[in-house]
Amino acid sequence: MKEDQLNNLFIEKLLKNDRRAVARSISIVESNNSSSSELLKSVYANVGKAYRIGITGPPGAGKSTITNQLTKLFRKQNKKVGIIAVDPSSPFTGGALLGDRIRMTEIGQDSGVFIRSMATRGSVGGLSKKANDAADILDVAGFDYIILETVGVGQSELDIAKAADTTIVILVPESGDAVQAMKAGLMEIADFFVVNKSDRPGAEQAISALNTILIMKEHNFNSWMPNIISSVASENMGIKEIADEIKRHKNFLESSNKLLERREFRIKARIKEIVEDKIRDLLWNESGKNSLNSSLEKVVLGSLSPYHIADEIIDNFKNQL
Ligand SMILES: Nc1nc2c(ncn2[C@@H]2O[C@H](COP(=O)(O)OP(=O)(O)OP(=O)(O)O)[C@@H](O)[C@H]2O)c(=O)[nH]1
Ligand SMILES: [Mg+2]
Repeated sequence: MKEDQLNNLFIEKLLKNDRRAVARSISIVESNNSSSSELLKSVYANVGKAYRIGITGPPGAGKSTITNQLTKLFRKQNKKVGIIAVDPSSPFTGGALLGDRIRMTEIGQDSGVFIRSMATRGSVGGLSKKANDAADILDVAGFDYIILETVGVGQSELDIAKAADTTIVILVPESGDAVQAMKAGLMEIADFFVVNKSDRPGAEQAISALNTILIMKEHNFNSWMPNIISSVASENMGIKEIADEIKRHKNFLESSNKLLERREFRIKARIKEIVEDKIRDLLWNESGKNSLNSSLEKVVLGSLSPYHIADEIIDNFKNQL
């Protein structure tokens, strides 16, 4: 079957929320090759109905527990939920978040829930590209909410924010998370904070420290002031408040026309990422690699600098276009 016929078949099945088609389509987009761009192009007309929620925070903060509880709450409202758990620290797909999968078996049995783990370390295309691509598939398949969970290490929180309509940063009372959050740029991406594990000592201090930082920060943030919610996710406490805050933020974005603005901003970043990805692939094709390898000796011996070789490679690349 030709690729476009195959894609049409996928779209039909995706639109019917066929789970196998969803799983297969995500595998295709994960492979990040020409079939994946063709599939994503052909489904795009049906993208845009789902609401995308990013959940990030330090390891073990309770992101999966919150995702799990939120999902149960959304299911009670008869909403379909797609979950993508992105592990930026692992190069292995599938088994990467087995722990989470097991913990989520309860919701994993539900036909209105789809859970997928993705690993991104060392993969072609960044975290936000992968998350965006997979979220597009879930979106087409009719999931009302798409939850993107990622552990905050390095750049990953900022990346997940590039794929979400509402970004939630989960912190815990201990370990001076508030200050860390400020340093890591989380203040810029959080639409609201959750201090989870509020059953532990120090929760109130953590909230007030975070509050102080938030107040001190200048917010030219389109008049949206991030709230702080405390939760004990393992006891299902604070989950309704989290869901309400998501709704409040969604309403804010929609009523102020900011949702479109935010999506435009994200799409711009996404297009840049796709272009850079494709250019990188073209650049390091056989001839790019050859000209790099054949010049190394001259650089090592000192007759040419790395900058000479870089210019040469770029010139060659331009000539090929
Ligand atoms: N005391 C307490 N424990 C909690 C709470 N929420 C979650 N936990 C526990 O904390 C541990 C980590 O929870 P997860 O939900 O897996 O945390 P996570 O942020 O998804 O972890 P990673 O994905 O590994 O970064 C689990 O043993 C949970 O049962 C809470 O509110 N209070
Ligand atoms: Mg987790």
